[in-house]
Amino acid sequence: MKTLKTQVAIVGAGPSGLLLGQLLARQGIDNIIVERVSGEYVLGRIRAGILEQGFVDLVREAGVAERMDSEGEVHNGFDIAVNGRSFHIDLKTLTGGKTVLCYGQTEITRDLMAARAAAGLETYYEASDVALHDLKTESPHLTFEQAGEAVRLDCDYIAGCDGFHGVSRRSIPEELRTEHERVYPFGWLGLLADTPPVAEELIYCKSERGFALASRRSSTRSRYYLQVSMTDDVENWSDEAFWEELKKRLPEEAAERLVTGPSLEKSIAPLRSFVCEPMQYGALFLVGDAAHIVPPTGAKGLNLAASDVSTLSRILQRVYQQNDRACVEQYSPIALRRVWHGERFSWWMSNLLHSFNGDEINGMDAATYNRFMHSELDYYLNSDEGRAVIARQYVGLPYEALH
Ligand code: RFL
Ligand code: PHB
Repeated sequence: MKTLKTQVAIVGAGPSGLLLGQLLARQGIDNIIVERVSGEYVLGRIRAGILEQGFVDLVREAGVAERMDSEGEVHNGFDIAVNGRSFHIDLKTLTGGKTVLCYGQTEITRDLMAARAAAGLETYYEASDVALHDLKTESPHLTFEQAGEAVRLDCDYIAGCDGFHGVSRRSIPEELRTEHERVYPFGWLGLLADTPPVAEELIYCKSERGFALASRRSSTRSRYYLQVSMTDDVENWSDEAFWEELKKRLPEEAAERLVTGPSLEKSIAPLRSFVCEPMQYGALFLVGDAAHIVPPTGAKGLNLAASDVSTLSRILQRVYQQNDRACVEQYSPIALRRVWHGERFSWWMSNLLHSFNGDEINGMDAATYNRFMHSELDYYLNSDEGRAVIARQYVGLPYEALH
């Protein structure tokens, strides 16, 4: 068996693993990433598009911000349309100057991969049977197989950045973790197209026919989503059917501007709220989707991953620079406090903006629940204070300092 050694072993080369690896390397902390699939496969996943200021600052700190800063679009606000009537959430005014950046997760991932390769940092792609061992001992390690060879990776710490379906979370004994979960009765059907977007800012649309989101990646690339039943299948949706339905859910003036075209990508993502507590066990830290999932309605998934990465990189810096090993205990409580705020906001926005049908929800029939949510949304959208509550959480709550 081939044996490797590093300070921090990172499982997963998604945005969490790559960003953490880059920040650690800049602090002189040695790390190796082990990823189940190929780099091209990782780049084929089309996901988030909205970055909070905290995320942007972290990418700058990692020294990988050049393309993000030149190609990303600053968004000062977005619209929420309710049955065709638009309300503007002016992020900048309502938050005292804060904004978000529209720049795709795929592009951040591409930039981080290139920076990692340029710095000569080690990544083992297409590694199978990754397993975590001896997490509560002085000799934690990973084992995996790559290119037909068995490998053992010895380390001080392991960062589990391997997403919701990864192995890291499951390596914490079941009796020592609590999992909180809400699966929504619908999913989002997403479509990416090289067409000019309908608007310069995002439009979140609540309609009788269900939710829709008009997002974008650039002035020539659109990203749209439709609420569909959780049992729906992407095979049921031709591009024409998608555009047809989107037109019906957008406000009229946006529908008139809609430019359609062939899809570059089309897929259905289920909607889920999920938190695993605690986020640390011995030498293992769970980071990003490995520990928590939010429905995409609040644009928080990737941004919560970034705050975990920020907290963990500051903790590991203190461990190695000040020999303060006790500070690892701070990771889970600090990370979870921010995670629960993001979870609550995403759950709330999802309830406000989607149509529920069929099953009973919160002890009432879906039609009654929809009325309550419609009224709550109406209340928030029609006051500056209400819109400010939405705006402050959308731009992202502050990161907590170490104690
Ligand atoms: P990722 O991106 O899932 O990366 C995890 C990486 O770990 C690898 N892996 C393993 N590696 C080694 N051994 C194993 N056993 C492994 N198992 C898995 C995987 O191959 C992968 O490369 O998690 P990370 O880095 O924490 O990043 C989190 C974000 O990707 C995620 O929060 C967001 O993309 C969530 N999300 C969205 N967030 C938004 O803010 N806005 C969105 O529009 C949005 N759309 C989405 C999304 C998530 C989706 N998923 C998870 C299905 C759309 C989708 C479809
Ligand atoms: C996206 O552009 O993919 C996107 C933007 C905002 C969201 C969700 C997804 O809330």
